[in-house]
Amino acid sequence: MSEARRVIAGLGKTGLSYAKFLTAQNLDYEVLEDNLTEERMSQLNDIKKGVKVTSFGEYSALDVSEIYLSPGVSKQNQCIDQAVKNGAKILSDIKIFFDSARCPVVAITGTNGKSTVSELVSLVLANQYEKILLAGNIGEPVLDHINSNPALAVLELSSFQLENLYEVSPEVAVVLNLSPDHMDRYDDQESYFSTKLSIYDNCKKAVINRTLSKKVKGSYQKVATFGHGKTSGPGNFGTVTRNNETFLVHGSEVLLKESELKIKGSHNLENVLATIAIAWLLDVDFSSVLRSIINFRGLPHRSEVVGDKNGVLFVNDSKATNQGALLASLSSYAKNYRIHLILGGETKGVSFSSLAEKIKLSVKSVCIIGKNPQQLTRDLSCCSPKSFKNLQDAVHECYKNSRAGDLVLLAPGCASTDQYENFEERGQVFKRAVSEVLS
Ligand code: UMA
Ligand code: ADP
Repeated sequence: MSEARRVIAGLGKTGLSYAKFLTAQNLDYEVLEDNLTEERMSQLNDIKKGVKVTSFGEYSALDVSEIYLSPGVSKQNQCIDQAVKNGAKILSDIKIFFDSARCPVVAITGTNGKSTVSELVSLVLANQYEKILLAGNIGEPVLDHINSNPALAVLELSSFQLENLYEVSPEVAVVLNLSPDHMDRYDDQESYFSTKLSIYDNCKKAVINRTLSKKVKGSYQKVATFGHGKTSGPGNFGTVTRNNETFLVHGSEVLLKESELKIKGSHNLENVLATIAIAWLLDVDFSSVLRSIINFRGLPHRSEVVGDKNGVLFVNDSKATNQGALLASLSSYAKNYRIHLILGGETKGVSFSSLAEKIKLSVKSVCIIGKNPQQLTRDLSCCSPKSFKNLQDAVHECYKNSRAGDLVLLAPGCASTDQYENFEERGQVFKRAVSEVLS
């Protein structure tokens, strides 16, 4: 039998993890990458010397038999598409992980809240499992942990990762929520949503957001639901409000007061309810779960309070990379603050016009950053936005126009990759600009 000719498509974090995985098995491979940096090349050299790296456009893919695909590379990529038509097989790191995992897997997706819930789930279950692996879209390629032998794996999965995942059986699966995103990758909203919903295919237990229950059609060993509002019966997690105080409930049993939580906003209430629902399906002790939830302060770059000066608060929500997240962020603060909103970046093919009136009602001013100022200025014309070359200038301008009770909010509603390496770098730049203002 002739040897498989393998290519790793994309040399980001996932590509490097494929390289380690294949090298460990003494298997040969080539790499496809259009934006090869010295740093990436030297990381690859550290794994294996002499690997051939070619750009996608230059590559003659005719006799490739295995493509180790990175999530950021679309199957529609001409080179990949042609290779598949010629008989190549697509492999995915997540599928390889599932096929070799000997522990239960909690699979978490949704347009927003994935990292927050994945982190929370792994924290609240820490006392119940000897070793928990937290990996996937959260920034930790699963193959880097293929031999770690955890007692439980919590995987954050993006729609890109779900595109190539089939015939796997998560112990628990959840789609936290669905709103438009990644329209530069999908033909329409429905195909993005159905890719997300495929996480439920063959899962043993399902956590279902009650607003999505009509879209989830399978039958499962056990189901839990979550969402705002009253519920009844075991496995249904919701909220009740009495005398201006909101309580998180399981059926009719009160679990927590909203005011006990350190993470704020109605979206985070949903994240907490989803986390508790997952814990319930895994039959774990609730008291330690609730204690850990109360202590959770949230992840950096998600509604992160960076500082305040003269009564003006600065919040870094750089991870708000789509419109659903932007709206969640605005609604967390609009009641109590006059908001100076900084938004913009890679719009991923989505128009902002349907959001314009909502934004106008929530903010005092809008500053636009990033590569699409014309589109955003047009879409948000009713908010009279000003556009800025860089984030630092926008922060200074917002502070100049602020008074006590105002909030300067970075919630871009767009990806960061037009100007920054990732959302973390964008958040750091914001924090540096704020510290200039504060000093
Ligand atoms: N590339 C080309 N040509 C192309 C397309 C891509 O050369 O036509 C190259 C890029 O230059 C890049 C590589 O292919 O070097 C693709 O890498 P990648 O984008 O798949 O990035 P990784 O570093 O492997 O990170 C991926 C996820 N990135 C994406 O899905 C875009 C990371 O999620 C994830 O943390 C990581 O795997 C580990 O699992 C990031 C993300 O932005 C955080 N995810 C999106 C989101 O959350 O909205 C889905
Ligand atoms: P993801 O990993 O899906 O991007 P994160 O937990 O990192 O999600 O949160 C990203 C942003 O999405 C946050 O900064 C917040 O603005 C918003 N967000 C978080 N949870 C939710 C939710 N349940 N519903 C809507 N928006 C949310």
